[in-house]
Amino acid sequence: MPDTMVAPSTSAETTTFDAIVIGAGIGGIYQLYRLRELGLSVRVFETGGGVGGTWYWNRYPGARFDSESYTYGYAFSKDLLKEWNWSEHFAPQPETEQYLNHVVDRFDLRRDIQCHSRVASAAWDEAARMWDVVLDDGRAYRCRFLITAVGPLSADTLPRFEGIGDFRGQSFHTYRWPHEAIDFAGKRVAVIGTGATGVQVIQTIAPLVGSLTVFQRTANWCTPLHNKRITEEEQAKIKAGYPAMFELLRQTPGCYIHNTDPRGTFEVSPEEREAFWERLYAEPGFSIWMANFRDVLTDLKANALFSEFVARKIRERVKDPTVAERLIPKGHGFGTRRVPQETGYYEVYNLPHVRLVDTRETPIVRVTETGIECSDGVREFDIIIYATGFDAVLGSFDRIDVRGVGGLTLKEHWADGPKTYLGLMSAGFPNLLTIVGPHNASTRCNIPRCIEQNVDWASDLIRYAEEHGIRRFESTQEAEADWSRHVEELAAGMLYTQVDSWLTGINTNVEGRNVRRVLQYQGGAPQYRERCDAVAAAGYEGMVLG
Ligand code: NA7
Repeated sequence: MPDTMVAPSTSAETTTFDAIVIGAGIGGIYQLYRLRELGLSVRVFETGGGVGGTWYWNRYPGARFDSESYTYGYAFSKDLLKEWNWSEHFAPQPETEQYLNHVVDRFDLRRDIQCHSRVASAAWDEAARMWDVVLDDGRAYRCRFLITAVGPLSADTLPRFEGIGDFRGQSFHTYRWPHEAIDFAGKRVAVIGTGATGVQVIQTIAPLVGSLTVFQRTANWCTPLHNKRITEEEQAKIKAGYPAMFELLRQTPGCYIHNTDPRGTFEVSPEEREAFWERLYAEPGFSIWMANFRDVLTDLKANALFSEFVARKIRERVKDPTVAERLIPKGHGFGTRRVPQETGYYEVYNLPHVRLVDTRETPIVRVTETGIECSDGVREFDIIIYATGFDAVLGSFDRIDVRGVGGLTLKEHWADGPKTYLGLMSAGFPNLLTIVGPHNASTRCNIPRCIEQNVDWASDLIRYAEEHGIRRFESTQEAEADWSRHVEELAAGMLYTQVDSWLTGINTNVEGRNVRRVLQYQGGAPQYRERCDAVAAAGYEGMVLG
């Protein structure tokens, strides 16, 4: 495949396209590239003012990868891999945004991306076999193929606190962080939320602020990131090792460079176990989560023992024993929620100007004009930061009124949990492909790796349709039911399914998100890819093509 392509040109006035892609993040950018390659006319609609999706929006202080940078970039172009140098093992947000802009310009993709364009609705027209897509400003478009690349964490949610709009200081959700620099010097700052985002913000702004109050509802098991700059020597080694590394990433369950240790926790001596865990704690990135003993995420006893190891580390690092106990999760084991990767996070709580408020002990009552009122009184702030997360995976779909055959909405269809075929389609929604949709392997994955698989599969299907004169494809109800059951069964033995978090679709800030759902395919990316490939090889088994 040449790295420069000539594509059908679409002017700003064109309103009918072969394909429309929703979202210009990592998925949407690559999907546009692949559809161009097929010679299709494409328009990408993006809500934001620029490309990058997650890496456009999340510009809060400290936002960075927790996958190794070189494992995260696109793999589809050897030239791109050769020319791009990541500066750190876990690159910060500005660099990733710059990278994605570089990709868009390098492959001349920008002319088909329409920013400031939020898709409000998409309705299937059965007679025409087209999708009618309408933006929130009323502009209307049509297409044959509709591809959502809306991302699993793009529907940000604020707490439903009384008075939240009354605060007269500055306040931001981390996802909607302003483009202008924020002056923290001498400011009294509150951070609500201690997930992966909260942890990154807290450890980054703590040295900059006048005072910092962290509102924690649920403690998380955080482990060290051990980030470093990439030396010239390492850069050369990384580049020379790309083919072998990408081959390895194809084999590991989450497409990380870390692979599960085949041993069971209790199959080794206590000394060997301790030494292994010490080594993992000292290693960079997710190896502690992904390369631990094979039973740490499935066996309660193994999980409890490892959780105790991490608790010990927290006790060693936090001087005040009461604060340390608050920072140690009590209701869930290590790795059953997303593991925040930290750099000096626990030491922040040793600083004299940092306070931790446990909102289960001291609940937030309301936001006032000048601060936050808790059960024990009002705390005054200049800045409130909401690191309160997302209506994960389903929320970004719910925010678009998607109507399939007979006017059925996707929201209704998924009201009792997602129903999909391969996490890429839904019965009753022809010619709609959901990149990184629910029941897909990608939200348990080093996401660009799974995105490339999703996009390649979707593009191959569209090419097949084009080559065979197929104007309409749809999953059968039966295939959808079988896949959905299979996904539920795979998750059944996993400890994370018994814990509230975005991984199980729980969000106290959103009506109705109080029932745990299986949102991800848990069989691992290699098995997922095999299943998708087998469906394609069998002439798109489980689908009606016409
Ligand atoms: P998360 O992981 O969902 O974290 C959100 C945090 O906000 C979490 O600590 C929540 O506590 C807290 N929260 C949410 N609503 C409230 C209210 N109403 N009151 C108090 N505290 C609240 O989102 P992140 O943005 O940190 O991370 C999302 C993913 O992005 C992450 O996993 C990475 O994959 C990248 P809770 O735990 O619900 O008690």
